[in-house]
Amino acid sequence: MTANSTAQSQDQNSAKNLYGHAARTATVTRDTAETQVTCTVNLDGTGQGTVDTGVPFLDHMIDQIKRHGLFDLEIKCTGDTFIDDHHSVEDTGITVGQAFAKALGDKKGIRRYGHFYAPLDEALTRAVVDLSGRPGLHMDIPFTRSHVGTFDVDLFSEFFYGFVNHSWMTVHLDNLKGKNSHHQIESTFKAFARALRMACEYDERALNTLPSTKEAF
Ligand SMILES: [Mn+2]
Repeated sequence: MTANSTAQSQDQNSAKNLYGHAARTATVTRDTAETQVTCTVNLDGTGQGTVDTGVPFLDHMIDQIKRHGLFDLEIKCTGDTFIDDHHSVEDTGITVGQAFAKALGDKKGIRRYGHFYAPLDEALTRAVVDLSGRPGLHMDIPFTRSHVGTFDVDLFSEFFYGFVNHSWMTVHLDNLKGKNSHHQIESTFKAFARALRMACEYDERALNTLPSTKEAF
């Protein structure tokens, strides 16, 4: 996406999405001494956009969120990968989380909860999402290897902690079966994508209500 089209997508806040609701888009830029990250999200997208974090395996995983969550995501991270991938992975998670929180706005009319089981060959992962307003990540992924190619599986949780802590959602990720760590991770991202899509989607019978008896998040 060019600089022009980024600006255009920010302007869409007054525009309508495919369903006639106000478009839910946001752009967040986060600049630190370690990384510079920009993320534009459209919650009512069709899975378009370019993800370039400087960490190819992370790009491959965020592409799962984009494609299976049907979120449009434009992400660019320039980070200190000459040290290692840690800062880029964590800060991309933080920035994407902030963009989701901003795009979700007051959360009126959404389903709030989402869940999905995703298989990938021998691997099977369950993801459960609650857009609760309270950050919480509960993961049980018994990795069978420490690395996938050059990607350190420790970084997997850094992405999700960043995302969850900055979007104030509760997420449970349980890898129930799996022998190949690439499959364990990819089935987790696919399950998360579908669960997040379900949680973010509008509930047509409750468009004017907040999905909380507290009437607040
Ligand atoms: Mn793969």
